Amino acid sequence: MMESIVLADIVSRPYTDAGYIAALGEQFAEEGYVTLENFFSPKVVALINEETRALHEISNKRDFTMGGYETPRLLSVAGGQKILRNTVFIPTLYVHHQLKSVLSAITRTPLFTVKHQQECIVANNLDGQGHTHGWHLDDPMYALIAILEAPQAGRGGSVEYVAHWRALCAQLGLDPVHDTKAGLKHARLHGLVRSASLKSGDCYLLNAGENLHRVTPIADDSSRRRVINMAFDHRSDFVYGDTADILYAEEELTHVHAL
Ligand SMILES: O=C(O)CCC(=O)C(=O)O
Ligand SMILES: [Fe+2]
Repeated sequence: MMESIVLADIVSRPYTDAGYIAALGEQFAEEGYVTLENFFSPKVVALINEETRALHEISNKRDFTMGGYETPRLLSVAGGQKILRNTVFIPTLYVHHQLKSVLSAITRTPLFTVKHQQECIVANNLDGQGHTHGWHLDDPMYALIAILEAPQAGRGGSVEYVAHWRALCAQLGLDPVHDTKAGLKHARLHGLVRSASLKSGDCYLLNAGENLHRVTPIADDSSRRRVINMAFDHRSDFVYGDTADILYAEEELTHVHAL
């Protein structure tokens, strides 16, 4: 039987150090992004690995253009509903007291888990050449992404983001969803597109409601990327858009929305 993690530490050593967390908080406040190397303890990583491998087997392929952003989704997904029905460890981790307290300390705001059946936790797989999760914002404000498998550096699958995207769009008179192309052109021109190469075992925390972000296309068929994304918010309750339902709902719905 699986040993309970309810009373155990789930993060590795440096993440229980107040000084270390304060420095990460500094960086997060500036960038809306921070890499968390070796964030979870090795035992936790092993258990997430096991469950995300099983989720991969039952995930759904997606190949469409997300309306509004008009950016590609070519990946294989399991949404919150599927994860809650088919896994035990990941949902326990999601509601663990230490996860919430460490992330709240970095974001400097009390956080809630997200009460949306698809968007609370999602698992995304990029399974070969051209697979990508195109530019978008998330509805929940904060995303903790754990990388379980990643291509070697230079083989695609890196994270790109534009910090303070909504503020930038407001300044330029652009709509943050519908004017993605024009906003990105400006961002590239001014060196505002940042890139992060992450390796398996790393996590990153993103202000996903404010920073436009994407995962770049995988370069070849022998490279893969497997992640889970756990969503948090400083609002206990809010109204969601429909992009998560479009991407993560089971087959019947996607046919309606796929372009
Ligand atoms: O795979 C990633 O690193 C990002 C995932 C993401 O943006 C999302 O699930 O909304
Ligand atoms: Fe996202």
